[in-house]
Amino acid sequence: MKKLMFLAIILPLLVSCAKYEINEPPLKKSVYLPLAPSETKSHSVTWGGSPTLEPGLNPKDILLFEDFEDDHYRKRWRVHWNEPVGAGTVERPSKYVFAGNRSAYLENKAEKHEADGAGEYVPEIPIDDVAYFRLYLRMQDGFSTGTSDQVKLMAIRGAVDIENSYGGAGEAPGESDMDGFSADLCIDGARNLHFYYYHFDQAGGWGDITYCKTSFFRGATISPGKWYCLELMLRTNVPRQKNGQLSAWLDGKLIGHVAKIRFRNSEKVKIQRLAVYSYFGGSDYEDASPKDQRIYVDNVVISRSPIGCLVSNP
Ligand SMILES: [Ca+2]
Repeated sequence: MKKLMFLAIILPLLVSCAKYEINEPPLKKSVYLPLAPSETKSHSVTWGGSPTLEPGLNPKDILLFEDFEDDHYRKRWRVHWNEPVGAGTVERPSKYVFAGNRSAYLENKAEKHEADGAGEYVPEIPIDDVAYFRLYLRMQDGFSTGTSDQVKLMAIRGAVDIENSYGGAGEAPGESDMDGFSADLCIDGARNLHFYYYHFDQAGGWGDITYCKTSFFRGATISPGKWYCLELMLRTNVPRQKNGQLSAWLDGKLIGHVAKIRFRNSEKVKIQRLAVYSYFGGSDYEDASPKDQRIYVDNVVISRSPIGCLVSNP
């Protein structure tokens, strides 16, 4: 009898625990500004960037969190050749600060393709399976793509070694030569978001383009005048199989998903770099930034699990 009573008490507990563990984390969180003090005090810091973690993030999955609040934030980013993100920072009061007191900016100079402050994060252990990469982004008022039909904003890149993880623009990946990949989230001349990705089965020498959509009929567009929550996910394929995936979310809403991608043939190829940039390019190499202009970024997260947004769109 005692045994039965014990089971009657313990069984529901076991079932509810199991249920809790199986649940997928929701992509969109309902946490509101202002930022609460850190919930990370009881955890040792195992991620790069800011030690004060954004509320709602799961410390065990985070590889990088950066809120640009610290004067010396650049010291805690792991990079290889490149620099941490940010040509400079801007402080409150400013509409160009998303959360906390400070955000960073990338600066496109007139006639240039690359932005000052473009940067990247290099995980200490290359990622074998999946990476989620989120940031808040706001274009400066009057931001213009000029005559360019593609401005690249964020990228996840991989290869066997870090030196070769740049994608290989302009040449189709050979079956035996370079085994690497690159997937970017970009805007076109009308600021429509799209994936631009290099993989083994791409149509030609350049990467493939797949447009993002908020509905069947509507493209996913971003404009100056507000902050956006952008998230890019790359899931590597089983080597040689066509089962890699790309997804993107805009303000917590899924806007694009591409499956059946063969990013790699070798299990040695892993995710090596995660880049934030503002690169003016596209079909005509002459196309560059038409003027000096900025893109502001805040609350950058790299995680092994879905991240979501800090705050709903007001
Ligand atoms: Ca901040």
